[in-house]
Amino acid sequence: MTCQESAGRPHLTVAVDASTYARWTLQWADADRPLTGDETLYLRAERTGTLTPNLYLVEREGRRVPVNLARYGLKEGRSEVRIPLREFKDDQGKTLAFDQITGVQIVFEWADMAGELTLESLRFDSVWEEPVAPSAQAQELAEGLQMPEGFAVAPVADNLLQMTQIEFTPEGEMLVSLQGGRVWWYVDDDGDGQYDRRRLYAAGFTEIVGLLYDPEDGAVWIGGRGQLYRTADSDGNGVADERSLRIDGLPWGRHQNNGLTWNPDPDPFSGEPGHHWIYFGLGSTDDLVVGGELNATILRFPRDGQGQADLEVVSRGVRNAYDVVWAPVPVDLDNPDGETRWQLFASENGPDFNDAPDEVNHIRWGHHYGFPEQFGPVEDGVDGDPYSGPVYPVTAHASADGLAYITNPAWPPAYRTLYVSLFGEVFSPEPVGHIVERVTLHPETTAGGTTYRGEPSDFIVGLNRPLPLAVAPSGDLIVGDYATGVIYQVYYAGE
Ligand SMILES: [Ca+2]
Ligand SMILES: [Ca+2]
Ligand SMILES: [Ca+2]
Repeated sequence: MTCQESAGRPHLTVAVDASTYARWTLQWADADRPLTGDETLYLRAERTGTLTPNLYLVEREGRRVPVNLARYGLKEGRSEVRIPLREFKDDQGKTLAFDQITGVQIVFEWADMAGELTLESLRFDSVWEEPVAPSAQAQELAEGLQMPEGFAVAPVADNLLQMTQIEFTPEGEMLVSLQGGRVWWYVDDDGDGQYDRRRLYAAGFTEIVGLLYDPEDGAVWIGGRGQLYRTADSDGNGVADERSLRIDGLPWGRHQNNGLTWNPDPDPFSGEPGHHWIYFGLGSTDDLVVGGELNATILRFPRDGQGQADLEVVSRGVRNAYDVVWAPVPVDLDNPDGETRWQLFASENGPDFNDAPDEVNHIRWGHHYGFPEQFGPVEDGVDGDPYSGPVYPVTAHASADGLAYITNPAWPPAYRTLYVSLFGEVFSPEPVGHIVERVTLHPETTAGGTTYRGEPSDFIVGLNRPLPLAVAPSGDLIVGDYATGVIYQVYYAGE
């Protein structure tokens, strides 16, 4: 390797083979302002040839952790590469002591490679922000979707592969979690309803499947892998700089703790005022094995809670509730404009290796929804003794996941109801799901009280892997496609 500098830019000419390495090092004395870990490393470089180097961050005492630059977008020609510091993790998943970082290395190692690399810019940004606009490809995907007469769809955002949850602030800003551990925050600067830029709010979580914005204090709750974090942006730059681990060590395996929602005010089960409780499902640890006392349940956790001891079990026998939603269901379902009562619904993924159905359940306090003893509908009249039946049995292996309840007065009354995303088969060879279903509810009087049964119908067809559902500030349905990374808004355009 040779390194020549021109106009302050290191220019590396490298040829190594599988038995050796070449290393470029940049080192600095203790910084006035040490790194915190919330920064994003920015590298602009120009590359020729076959160079696929690793970039290491190096602590003062020499401990270092790499990422592969190609994985972050270093390619032939000019590239801009951005790497959140919390995504530098060692084999055990441990991050660095960020305030001890005093060096960067670019290492060409243990592979045949040759070429040139010019380092044009290398810095640490406290905020990673970029302009956004849905691509032509997202528009094309939207045009391929089919919905009932009168409905239309538009792409809201894209470039969100493996998205897991979508949240909105009361001001209409949008938060999106990616399974790989990032949370993006979308902002509409000019108020025209189109997002203009997005900011990386948080990164480095091992897996995110639960996301919840707190309208009272602006905190963002992030869940997955048996953990629940409360994060906050205390210095107002739009990037999380506080993270407190509120729940740790929930038993998880095949499934984990999933989608989060606040109680309606006051809490319909226990009456506390304000948004005091966070509701979520914790799945079973295995296909047909519950796991621990807290698995295969719907749980709730107080916003000031600290640790598992503050959890309350709402209901049991739900194999894996990917999402829960509080829905203002009309007391008289034939009169959607009349009085409403809050009802809790949860999706449920059925077994992978038998053909019992997935489910959508109407969650009542203390009820048992059957898993792993009983699957699918129960005989009407004995509901709740001992098991309660689903709103409807969902096609086996379709993976009932995201939930949203639409009340938008601009939608025809029959469409102001519950919606479920069906991600589609994972272990079963037969294609099922890949749609969003509308569920028509009707009340059912049972031994366990009044509950709901429902009939599904196709609402959005043509999706790849629909997963998160949400309600837009406009009241329209939002659906995120995990496999294409596109978020769509479905609205009623009229007859
Ligand atoms: Ca805008
Ligand atoms: Ca901040
Ligand atoms: Ca059940």
